[in-house]
Amino acid sequence: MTQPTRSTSGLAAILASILVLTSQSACSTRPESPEKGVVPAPQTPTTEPAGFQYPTQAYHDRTDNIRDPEFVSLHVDEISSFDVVILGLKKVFTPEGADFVAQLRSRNPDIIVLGVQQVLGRHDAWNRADLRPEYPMAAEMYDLLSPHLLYQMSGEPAMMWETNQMIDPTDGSGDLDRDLLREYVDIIARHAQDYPTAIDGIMHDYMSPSPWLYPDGSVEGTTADVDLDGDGIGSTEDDDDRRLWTAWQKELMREFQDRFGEGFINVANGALGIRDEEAASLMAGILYQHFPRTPWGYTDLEGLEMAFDHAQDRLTPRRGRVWSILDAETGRRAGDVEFRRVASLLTGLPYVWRLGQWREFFGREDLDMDLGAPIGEATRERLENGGVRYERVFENGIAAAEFDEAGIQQGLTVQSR
Ligand SMILES: [Ca+2]
Ligand SMILES: [Ca+2]
Repeated sequence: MTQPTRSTSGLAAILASILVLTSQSACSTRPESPEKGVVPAPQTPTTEPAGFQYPTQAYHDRTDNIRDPEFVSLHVDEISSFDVVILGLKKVFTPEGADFVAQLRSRNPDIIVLGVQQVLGRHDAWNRADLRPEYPMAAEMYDLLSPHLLYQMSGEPAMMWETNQMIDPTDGSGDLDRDLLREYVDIIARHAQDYPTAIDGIMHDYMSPSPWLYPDGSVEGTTADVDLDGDGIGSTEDDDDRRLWTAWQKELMREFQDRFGEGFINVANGALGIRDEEAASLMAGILYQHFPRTPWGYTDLEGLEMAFDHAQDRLTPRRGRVWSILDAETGRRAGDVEFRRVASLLTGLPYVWRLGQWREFFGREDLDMDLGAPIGEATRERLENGGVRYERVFENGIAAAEFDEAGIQQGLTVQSR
């Protein structure tokens, strides 16, 4: 495992060479900067939640529904029956959002709550006059990040999305900006102190192996790229730039783990955890958006095998298990819900039936299915026609998925035995 770029300048480097602490969760020792952890965070429980029902479901709703009294009174009971709940971080760090989570936990002490935070950009909306008082954490984040925005080599803003400008994670001299990193986590730690049971972990949104300009960032007559280490070579040609970009994401996960404790659940979407083994080892789970194909167009089989691979090998379990999630797609294709459901049975990972939308409630998928506990892991069998069959046996039944040679699903089976 290679260590990401870190500052070698001044007092910090001298102290870092002396203060080598052994991390219990990482597979190597690494230096700790003495100024870290200015704001202590509430310690996340380490206990394993009670066993999941199979298939297991996650509730994913980043809207303001959870702060709407009518929505909450109507649906809090059903939402509390999920194993995992994914909500906007800035929303759970409000009195109403934290109260919603408290209501979930009073009904289901084993529920896991992940707060979504976009960790590589600064959203315009965080500064909207009407929203600043509503979401104080987002307003503080806007103010912190505004002097640290990223620009293309042409001078144009480096946009991650239409209203989301990328941040520059460097200190301007080719190193990661560790003060910025610490202050970033300080803000979240401070709000977590105010609402100490609001989250069990963070879903790091927009994680990526390299800066990703939206839509392609080009302005007529310019090259759409960014140069993080300032050597005049853009990130598409420069490993150093990409290393700085991913170092920010990896160090954020390390910092959250250090502050919130070994039970803290770092989950991330995007390609970083899929393609970068070191990043995956810092995660407890990957949110597979648009499962199984993801935005990169995997086949059904590739998507499923990726979920297996990461569940078994690369991630670091927290609280007794990995926390990858088979998330819903935005453009729905016939059969996708059924595929996620069977994939959940095969992998043991929670799936999202439908994404929450403002004032529209998609609760637990109502299933007439009682397979009981799994008996062992899924098996993989090569079929005579060149395809593949996955099967998993449960106390009361069998779940199976078959794929053709091209990796396209050919049949899903859930039957009693
Ligand atoms: Ca460069
Ligand atoms: Ca370089």
